[in-house]
Amino acid sequence: MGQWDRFLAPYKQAVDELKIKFKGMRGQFETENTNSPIEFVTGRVKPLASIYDKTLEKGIPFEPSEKLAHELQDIAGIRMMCQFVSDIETVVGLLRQRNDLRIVEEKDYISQKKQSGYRSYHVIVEYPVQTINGEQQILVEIQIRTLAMNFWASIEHSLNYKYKGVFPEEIKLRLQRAAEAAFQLDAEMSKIRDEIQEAQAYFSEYKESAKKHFPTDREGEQTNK
Ligand code: 0O2
Ligand code: 0O2
Repeated sequence: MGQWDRFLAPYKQAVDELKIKFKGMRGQFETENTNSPIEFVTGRVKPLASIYDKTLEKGIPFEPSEKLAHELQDIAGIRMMCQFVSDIETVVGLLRQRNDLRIVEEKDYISQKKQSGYRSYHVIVEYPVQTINGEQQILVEIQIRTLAMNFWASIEHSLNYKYKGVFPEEIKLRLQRAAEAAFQLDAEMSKIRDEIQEAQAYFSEYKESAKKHFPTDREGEQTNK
């Protein structure tokens, strides 16, 4: 086994374990018949080529080391996609109360979007991986975002690759506008959800009071069925 394989093995283990745990959270909501704040979960270990690019950017040696493990916080990466912006807060709350990981840092790129237009909530955690040589603390970057934020980020990321990180000004501007449009879409979907919930609450209240005021009529209706 090469030295990189040995170095990256606990990162792979952390990603695999956390993916199972977070997908499990989604399952638990389903079992309780509650809407899950998590739509789906993905994960990856940063490819060596991307690790290499990051070391060049940061001016650190490209070799498996403590320094690399400390400086590159996203060698292990998990992404959790949510339907609504408010679900992101719920998911972060769920992370804060877990005792199998320790939150090291939170980066709110939702209220403080990036220059590019990028929005997402990042939580850097320390996660203990059990290995045959004992426990090893692994840094994991968890990105939590809505489906619309993910849609924008995925496409921008692949376009960025094509332009090698340097977008022409006009394209930059259009991408920023597209990010705003995605955020507006999130806001509109939340509003629609709220209005539907309000209407549902109104009708159940109405049904309850109708039952109270016209009990015999309702019973009659049922027996006629
Ligand atoms: P299911 O039953 O399809 O939901 P894996 O190792 O295969 O478990 P990995 O490597 O993270 O997971 O795979 P990937 O391709 O990154 O996708 C992870 C999960 O997210 C897969 O579901 C995909 O179906 C799901 N996924 C990816 N994109 C979307 C999307 O746009 N919308 C929705 N709803 N789901 C998506 P699972 O976990 O295999 O199970
Ligand atoms: P990948 O694996 O290709 O996604 P760092 O750059 O990590 O030293 P920084 O700047 O504090 O330090 O990191 P940040 O911005 O908190 O997190 C970096 C990750 O966030 C990126 O990883 C992307 O996944 C995502 N990201 C940040 N800004 C943008 C953006 O403008 N567009 C898109 N599409 N994603 C963004 P990498 O390094 O790109 O790796």
